[in-house]
Amino acid sequence: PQQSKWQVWTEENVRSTFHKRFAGAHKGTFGTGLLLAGSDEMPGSALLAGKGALKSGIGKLTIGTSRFVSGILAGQLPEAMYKHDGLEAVGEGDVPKGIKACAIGPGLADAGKTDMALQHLMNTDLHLVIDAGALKKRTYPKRKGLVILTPHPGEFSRMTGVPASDIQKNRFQYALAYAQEQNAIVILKGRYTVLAFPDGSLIVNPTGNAGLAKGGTGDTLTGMLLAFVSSEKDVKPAVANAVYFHGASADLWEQTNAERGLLASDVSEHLPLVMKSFE
Ligand code: B4P
Ligand code: MG
Repeated sequence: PQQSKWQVWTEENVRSTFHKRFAGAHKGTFGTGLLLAGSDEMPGSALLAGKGALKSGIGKLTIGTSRFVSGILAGQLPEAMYKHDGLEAVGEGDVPKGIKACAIGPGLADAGKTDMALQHLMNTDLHLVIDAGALKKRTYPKRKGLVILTPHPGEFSRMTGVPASDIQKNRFQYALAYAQEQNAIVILKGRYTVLAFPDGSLIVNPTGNAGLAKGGTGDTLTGMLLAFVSSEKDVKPAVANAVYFHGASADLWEQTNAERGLLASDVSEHLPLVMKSFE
């Protein structure tokens, strides 16, 4: 990409774009999000993403998952609402009303049902965060709502057919080309996560550490992105700040703990303290 078009997202960028809630706010101010995540063998992904969303300030959260998973989650995440068999319901065209954004993918194992749900979601104006089990080779139609794709290099390889090792050598170029081709925001994860936008701009995130190299941390980020796009108006800083805070939370943990001991749920637990230093 052209030199002038990429930037590192700095502490200063966060400070100038992230604001304290205004005193007269109510939950409707911060949007309702739908999270389609979790399956019987991966229930935790829905919990981690849900926690990431709630700790990031989403107004209301509905988690669409299996009855088995909602039974596990309800006691641990009582702040959320639950839509039983939510993936199937959306796949039949039953998209809940009054929501602003939907995140789909963490812990989803059924590719057919996931595709059906995505087809219906594409026909709405909702902002979509597409991750994990919902990422594959496909084309995205031009639509009003945002399409935000959050692959790690393995998933990006599955989406593009390019070997992960080649992607890692040219992260900027591959992310940007895909973002422009598909009119989507591509968040290519890893050390120095790259955010590529359809307008040709690129942001590089400086935060995070190898403590994040553990199952579940990506699910937390998906929930955080759902919250930030549901509650913020300005898209670019919303997604950049979500990625920044995700890494900054791991960095805060690392000041007093060994990286290897970091859990994805610790990332969410530390978020309020990290965000406090930017208010
Ligand atoms: P999956 O088994 O699909 O992993 P997952 O369920 O998606 O895990 P999770 O959701 O927790 O983490 P994610 O990566 O989404 O795939 C794992 C396989 O994919 C690996 O076995 C590998 O083969 C391949 N793969 C994954 N990452 C790769 C990479 N960087 N290079 C080559 N192959 C890779 O999200 C993790 C989060 O932690 C992201 O936000 C990421 O930016 C952050 N993170 C991870 N390591 C970091 C580091 N060293 N520094 C800063 N941030 C880091
Ligand atoms: Mg993941």
